[in-house]
Amino acid sequence: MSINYSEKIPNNVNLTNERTLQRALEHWQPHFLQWWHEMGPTDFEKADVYLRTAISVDADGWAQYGAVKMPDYRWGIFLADAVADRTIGFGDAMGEPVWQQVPGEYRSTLRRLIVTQGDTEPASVEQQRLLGHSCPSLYDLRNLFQINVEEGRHLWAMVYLLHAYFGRDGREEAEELLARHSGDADKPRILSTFNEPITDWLSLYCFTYFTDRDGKYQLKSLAESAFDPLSRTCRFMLTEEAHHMFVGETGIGRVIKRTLEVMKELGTDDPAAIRAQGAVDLPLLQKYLNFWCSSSLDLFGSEISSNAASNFANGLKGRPDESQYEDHVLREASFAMESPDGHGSVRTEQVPMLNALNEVMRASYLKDCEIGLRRWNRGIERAGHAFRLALPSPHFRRSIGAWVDQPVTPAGKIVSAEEYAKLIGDWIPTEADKAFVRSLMQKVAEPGKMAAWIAPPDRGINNQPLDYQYVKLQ
Ligand code: BYC
Ligand code: FE
Ligand code: FE
Repeated sequence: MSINYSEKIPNNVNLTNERTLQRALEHWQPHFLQWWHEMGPTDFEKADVYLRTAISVDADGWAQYGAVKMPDYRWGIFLADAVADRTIGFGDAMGEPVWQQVPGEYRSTLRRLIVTQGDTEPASVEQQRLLGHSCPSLYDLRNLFQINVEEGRHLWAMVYLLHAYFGRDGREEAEELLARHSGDADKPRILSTFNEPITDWLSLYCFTYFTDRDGKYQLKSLAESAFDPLSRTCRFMLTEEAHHMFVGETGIGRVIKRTLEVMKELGTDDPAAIRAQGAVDLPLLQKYLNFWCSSSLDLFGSEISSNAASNFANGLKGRPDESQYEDHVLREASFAMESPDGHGSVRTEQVPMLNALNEVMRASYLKDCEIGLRRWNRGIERAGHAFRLALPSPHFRRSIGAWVDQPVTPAGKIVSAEEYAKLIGDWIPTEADKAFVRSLMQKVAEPGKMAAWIAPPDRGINNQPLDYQYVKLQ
């Protein structure tokens, strides 16, 4: 079904034929716009931004590019096409037809999953709202705003489900999604990572690399859901998500490229010398990777989770790419789970696979995270340096699950609490590190120009040249 843009709310769900739902969403729309105006990138409302807008949900050619002022972006409701005769792909009801309505017994659980997903989207916009003032280039500024408007659309995606399938409770939750705010003392966002400030672009690249990638994995697992409207919504969100992770991977890659240039110019890998030259030394970058990776690992929930088990058994949430597995019921399977034994060592015990699904998903996520690291390390190796970037151990600095507050090093070694406290500043950014990174964050807004701490990208957006005016600031 094509997307109807002549309506107040662009959509491909035939909203005109559902007047009550349409009216309810049109009532929420100004609340969303007010939230965007107050909590989004407020100081850039007059800027013309070279944005892509979805015009269909086909895999190829779904987007159109053009100059848009962000408050005029056409946020809408786009579901991927229905799969004919789709059946439930996992869990105890495997093989039965998928649901077009919410079964009463799963109503509150499904609502909770949708609200949790929905909460992250506006949270990220709030976290990133001041970054425009310190952009390293217009190209990067445009990418930031592209991500921001799409995260706004992802909120619409979840709000549509809440309004369409959860009645009054759903409408109340939709209002609450605009009332909680990232980092707010009284009404914070639901998940931990989404309350961390993002005030520099190094953090933005790490966030889009690690945290948007959690989004990819969570969306993939919800795309498997037996609740078909949720599945279709998430499938289309995933096509938008790829660009967010691209910004993270290429952003970090460009920082490294510039650092290697400076190391070559100076003939040294001394961090102080590199910083004096206005670039990010590789050990500092490693600290940012450690911080955002460990925080994002918490987003998969506890290692052993009865929530995950029942969500899977009931068909609400599968594993990412469920079709890659043979066993889709998992009643007989078990998993060798590592946990701290309380005496400074690791204990491995067999647990039912159903209860280990958060950990299974975390492991596939980490494998995906490794791909970028390999690419970055190849660049470092080619430049003739022995330094290698690495992902921190999944047991490092965890705030959720079996490893919570365990003194584990990024290499995965359990140490004493004293040693951990002494060394943590070597592993995650210190106040001094953050102050240095902030000192680099000076706005560069001339077409084609780049800040000195980052290399230019290999190519522009949508075949435009690098010196294209991606944002016209007013
Ligand atoms: N922080 O059994 P447990 C994205 C709560 S990112 C705070 O361990 P479960 C995006 C949990 O809610 C993708 N609380 O875990 C990226 C539960 O509370 P209740 C977001 C946490 O339930 C960038 C309790 O602890 N999508 O899209 O198996 C930019 C025990 O739970 C945390 C989703 O997360 C935490 N880190 O799994 C923009 C998908 N972790 O319910 C967007 C929907 C756990 O007992 N959410 N808790 O009060 C879910 O599937 C699950 O809620 C979780 C947790 C995977 C998050
Ligand atoms: Fe999103
Ligand atoms: Fe995203």
